[in-house]
Amino acid sequence: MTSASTLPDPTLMQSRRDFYERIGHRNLSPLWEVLAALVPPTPKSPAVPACWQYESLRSLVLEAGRLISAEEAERRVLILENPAFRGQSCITQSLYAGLQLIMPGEIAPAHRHTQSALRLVLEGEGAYTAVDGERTTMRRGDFIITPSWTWHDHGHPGSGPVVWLDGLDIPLVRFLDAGFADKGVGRVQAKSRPEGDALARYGANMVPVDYFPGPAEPTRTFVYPYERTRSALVRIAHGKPEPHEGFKLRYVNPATGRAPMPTMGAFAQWLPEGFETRPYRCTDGTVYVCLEGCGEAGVGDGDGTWVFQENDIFVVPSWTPLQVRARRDTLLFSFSDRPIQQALGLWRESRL
Ligand code: 1HN
Repeated sequence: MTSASTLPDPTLMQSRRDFYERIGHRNLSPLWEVLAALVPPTPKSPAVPACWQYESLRSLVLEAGRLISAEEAERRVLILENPAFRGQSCITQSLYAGLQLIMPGEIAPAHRHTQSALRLVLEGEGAYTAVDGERTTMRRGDFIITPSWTWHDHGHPGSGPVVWLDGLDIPLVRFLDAGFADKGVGRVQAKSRPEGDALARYGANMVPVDYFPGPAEPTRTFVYPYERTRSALVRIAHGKPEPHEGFKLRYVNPATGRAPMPTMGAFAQWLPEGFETRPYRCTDGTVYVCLEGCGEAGVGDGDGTWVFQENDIFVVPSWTPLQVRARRDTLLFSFSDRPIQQALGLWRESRL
């Protein structure tokens, strides 16, 4: 007795190929040829791990500053593309990242879009981002958000270049075909509130008495000053660090305890000098930035190790083990699509 599954029968194989060819003309295809790839037993991200050293990026970003103005570019950004997704403007399947430069006297005009954005200030001081009528002066390490459909523009009345990392959910919104954008009537938004208003109103462990945000509402505290983040981490960094992540906190909407925006989560962690994390993996492909210190990051199953220092950026794809060793006291910022995965019940982690 022969069985098609054990002995390939050349006639049957040819009949199948003919069949696939015929049904192909009707835009049909057989599931059984692709089933295993469609539902893999564990995630197999097509993204690859990658690391960008700030030292080498910096001169290129400044060179872009001599080639095009912020206003002509609208946003003068060098996109960090995952090497596996060249030409697609993504750093992971769901996230975009780029380095943005603004020079003294420049403005990046007001616009809004359904894509949510986050920023992490890497260098310089004195530029501002305005979100829905309120400005915030950028300082290194500040984490600033522009939730979906909020008006935003940037300007720089100070001196010296200012560079920050942008993270957006562009690939996700593109996947969902839910992108809208709008240009402001003026290049710069009118100031409707003094600087610091939102942080005082929504971010001082209090909120306005009649404010009851819905579960998916982004936070109105659109800036998380570095000084606060750093001092919180330093204060909790006593005793034994958690073996897989050291001392790690997530940024929240203080009014709900949820992520600052529904599509992107952000984190900050402190790794004491000499500490080495145990290998850890999770389903959210994550972008890391070293804000302080230096160390080594081992990714994959011995696929490679990067030495990182201040402002270096690296991406760890979904379900890829990461192990970090801190050569000095080290502060890592990171962001990912974790809130979406958690809202959909998809998120998983494994502590190895
Ligand atoms: C955007 O609005 C900014 O506002 C930065 O700074 C990068 C990339 C694509 C689409 C919109 C910004 C962006 C962006």
